Amino acid sequence: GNPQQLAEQIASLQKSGDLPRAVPSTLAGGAQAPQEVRNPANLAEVVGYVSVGTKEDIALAFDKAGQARKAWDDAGATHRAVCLVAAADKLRAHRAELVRLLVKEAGKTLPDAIAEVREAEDFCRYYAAEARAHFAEPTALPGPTGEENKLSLRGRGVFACISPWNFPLAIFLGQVTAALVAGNSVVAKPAESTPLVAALAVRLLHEAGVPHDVLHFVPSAGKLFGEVALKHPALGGVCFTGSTSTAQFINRALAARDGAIVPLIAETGGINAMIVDSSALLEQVADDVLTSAFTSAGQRCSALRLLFVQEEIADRLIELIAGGMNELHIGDPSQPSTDVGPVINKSAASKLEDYSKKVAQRGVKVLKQCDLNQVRTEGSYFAPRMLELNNARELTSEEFGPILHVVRYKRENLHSDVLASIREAGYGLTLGVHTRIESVWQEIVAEAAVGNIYINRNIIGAVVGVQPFGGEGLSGTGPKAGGPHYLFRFATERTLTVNTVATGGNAKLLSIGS
Ligand code: UN1
Repeated sequence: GNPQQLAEQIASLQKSGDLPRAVPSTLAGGAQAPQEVRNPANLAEVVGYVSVGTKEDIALAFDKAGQARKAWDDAGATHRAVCLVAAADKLRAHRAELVRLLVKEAGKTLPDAIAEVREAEDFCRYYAAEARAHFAEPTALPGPTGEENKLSLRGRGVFACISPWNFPLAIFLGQVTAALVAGNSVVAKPAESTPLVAALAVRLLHEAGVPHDVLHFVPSAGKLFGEVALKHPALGGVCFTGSTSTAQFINRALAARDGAIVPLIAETGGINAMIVDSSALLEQVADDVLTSAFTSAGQRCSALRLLFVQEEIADRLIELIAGGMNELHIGDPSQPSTDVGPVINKSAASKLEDYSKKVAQRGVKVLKQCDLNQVRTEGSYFAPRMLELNNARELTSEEFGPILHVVRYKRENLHSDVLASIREAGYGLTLGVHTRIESVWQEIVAEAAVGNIYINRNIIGAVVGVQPFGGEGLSGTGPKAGGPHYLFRFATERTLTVNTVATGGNAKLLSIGS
C-alpha cells in the first residue's frame, strides 16, 4: 500500500492498543510515519516500510528490558539454549523469505544470501551449544578441606546490540543470540538501511520462546539510539559492529557514564592485505583475489583492499586478475548468474566515486575498471576496479566497496616495507599470504598482529565455530564472534565460597537456640 495509508493504519492500531509502541517492526512502531526501505538494485522498488523509534520508544525498551532481565537470567542457560535451537529451526523453515529480503533489502547476491541465512542458523546452534557447556552449571573449583568454591556465569543486564547493514541477518542475530543466551535482555538496533530482515529474525526469536520484554527491536537513527542507550541506567553492555570511529565514539560515551562500568564488544573495519610472493600459484591467487575483493561488492569488513605482489610476478598476476574482472557478471542480485550486485545505497556509491576521483587526481593508476553497461536496472551500482599505488602508506581510509589496490614490493623489503606498513596502519582484521615456501608464511604470521590470517586461500567467509572471526587494534576489541571465548564477555562471573564446617556449626547453634 502507499505510505500514507499504512501510516494511518498503524496509527489507528496503536490507538486501539493492538500494537506495542516500544516494539517497532515492519508493521508496528513509534509515533513517526513509517519510512520506505528501497531495493538498492532497483531504486524504484519499495521493499517495505519501517517505523522508526522515538527517544521515548528507545527509553521504554530499556526500562522494560531492565525489568525482564532477572527472570530470564534465572531461567537458566539450558532453557535459553532450547530457545536458540528453536530459533535456528525457524530460520531454516523461513529460509526462502529471509533470502528474498536479503536480496531485496541489502542487494545480496543469491549465494551470499543463502550463505548468510546458514550463518545465522549456525550462530544460534553454536552459541546454544556453548551456553549449555559453560553456563548451565557452576564450575566447582578446588579449595581446602571444609571450603566449597563455585564459579557461575550470569548475564550483565541489558545489552544494546548495534549491527551493520552488510550482514543484516547473520551479524544482527549473532550479537543478539550471544547476549540472550548468556542471560542478558537485549535492545537491538538494526542498521538504518536494513531493518526488514532483522524484524523477521526478531519475530522468529519471539516465536521460539524469547519473551517480548527480554528482546526489544528498535529501528532508529544511530545518533538518537546512542544518546538514550549509552546513558540508560539499565545498560549492562554494548555489542557493536561497524566503523572504527563509531566504536571510538561509543567507547568515549561509556567512559563518561556515571555509575557501573559498562563494557564494549566492538568489531570494526580493516585495511586488509594479501601478500603474494614469487613462488605462489598465480591462477589460484587470481581466483582468491577476485573472491576476496569483489564478493558482496567488497562490502565485507574481511574484504581484501591491499594486494602486495612481489615485483617479479606483478605484471602477470595483474593481467590474470584483470582477465577475471572481465568475466564478472555485475547486475541484479536476484539473477543466479550475478557475481557482483549493487552497493548498499546511492550515497555509498557516490562516496566510492568521490574517492576514485580524488585518488585519480593524485595520479593513482587505474589498472582495470569493470564495465557497467551490462547493468539493466537503475540501482546504486559501482564498477569494481583495480588501482595501483606506489606505496601502501598512500591508503589511509577504510573505503567500503569493490576497490582493490595493488602495490609491488621487493623481496628484501618484505619486513621493512610490507609488514611495517601493515603494522603502522594499525588495523588487524584479515590478512592473506600466498606462497609455496612454508618459512615465508611462518615469518609473516610471527610478525603480523592480525586477527584472521589465511594462507594460500581467499580471506573472506569465516565459518562459525571453525574460524572464529574478529580483529585487533583499530579492528576491534575481541573476543571473536563464532569462537569459544565469545559468550564469556557477555557475562559476569560470580564466585561463591562456602565454609562448610562453620556453616554446618552455625546451623546447629541456631537450631539449639531456637
Ligand atoms: C563484516 O563484514 O562485518 O569472514 C564481518 C567474513 C565475515 C565478515 C563479517 N564473517 O567474511
